[in-house]
Amino acid sequence: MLWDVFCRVIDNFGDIGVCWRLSADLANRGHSVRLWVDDASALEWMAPEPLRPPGIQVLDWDAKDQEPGDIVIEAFGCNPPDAFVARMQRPAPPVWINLEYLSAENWVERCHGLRSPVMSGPGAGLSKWFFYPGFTQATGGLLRETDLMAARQAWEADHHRHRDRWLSSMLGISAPSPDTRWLSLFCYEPAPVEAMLEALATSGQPTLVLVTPGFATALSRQWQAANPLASTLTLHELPPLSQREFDHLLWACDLNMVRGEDSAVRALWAGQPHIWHIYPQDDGVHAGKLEAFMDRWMSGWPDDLAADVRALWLSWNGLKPASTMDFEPLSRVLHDPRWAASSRASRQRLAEIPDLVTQLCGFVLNGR
Ligand code: TRH
Repeated sequence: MLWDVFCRVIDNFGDIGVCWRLSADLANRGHSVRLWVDDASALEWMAPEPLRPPGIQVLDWDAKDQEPGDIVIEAFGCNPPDAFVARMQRPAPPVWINLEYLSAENWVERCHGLRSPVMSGPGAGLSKWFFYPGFTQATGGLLRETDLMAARQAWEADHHRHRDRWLSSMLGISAPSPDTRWLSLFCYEPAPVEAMLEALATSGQPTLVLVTPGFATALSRQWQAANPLASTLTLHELPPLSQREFDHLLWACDLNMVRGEDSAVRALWAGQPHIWHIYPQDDGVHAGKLEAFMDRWMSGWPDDLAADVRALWLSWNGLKPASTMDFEPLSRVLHDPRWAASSRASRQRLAEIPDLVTQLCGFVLNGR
């Protein structure tokens, strides 16, 4: 089948990140994909040519004279170009899917799979179908490539050897002492990075922090400039990694700080302890989304562990009444093996839900 995936890059890397993973997953399952995007620049590092599966064509948003394929995916309500939509008017129009943002809130189950007739414009008379990713059986599930969990398990079976090798081959640095804890840092600007680094530095345990480009690098540089002699904390600035190597980063680290949508999902599949910086929205609705996700992810965890991890997540997101980051819970849970064990248990629950591409194909072929 031929899929047309439309992506507008609003800000950051999440829109293109999700659309690329979706396109690559479809292509790896034998589909042909045209990815229409208004700014493909991030793909140069996120999905460099040698890592691109055959079967995906990246097209400029305004590319002309292309007949629509069998399925049109409009990511995040991005409104495909009028001329393209007009061409969808044919006796057997393509299936038109609006792929929505990810949320753990209950209403997602009610809206997933709904049809919306298009009343005006070049698509008048056609219908769009709302497809919601999610965390329950009654949603569209999460992107999870067919070989992902097996690859992750192979890494986990020999974790230390894999991560040491990854560090030297990818970043050209040798493995730190075995008692070193590894952290990855990917966040938005308001994250209390300096307070966090301060707490890690004073904990006494050697710590390697792998810092992604952008806000995380800027914030950690500020801290380092003010603390040039902090000896137990090593900050290593990363180049932009391909999505595949970004996954490996999350597999390698004992604690992952992730953000937005796609990296947050990849942290779930990594199954290591993580803290999520949710995309902050002006109207504050992200607070409810964060609560909904914490409820699902930490369901079944020991009460004391869940309370500590929740407190950390709220602090990291600036959603605790106290404005400063409270690191007391961090010092407790960092050494608590139940955090990793509980994360794995939650991951297992999610892995039992059919993945998004499997569900999408089922929906398009026979599920509507
Ligand atoms: O970049 P983000 O903050 O994207 C956000 C969110 O998706 C948000 O919900 C959306 O509204 C907004 O964009 C427009 O975070 P996210 O979703 O994790 O996307 C980052 C992508 O970048 C993800 O696919 C992983 C990838 N990435 C790499 O491949 N290599 C890297 O080195 C890094 C740091 C990220």
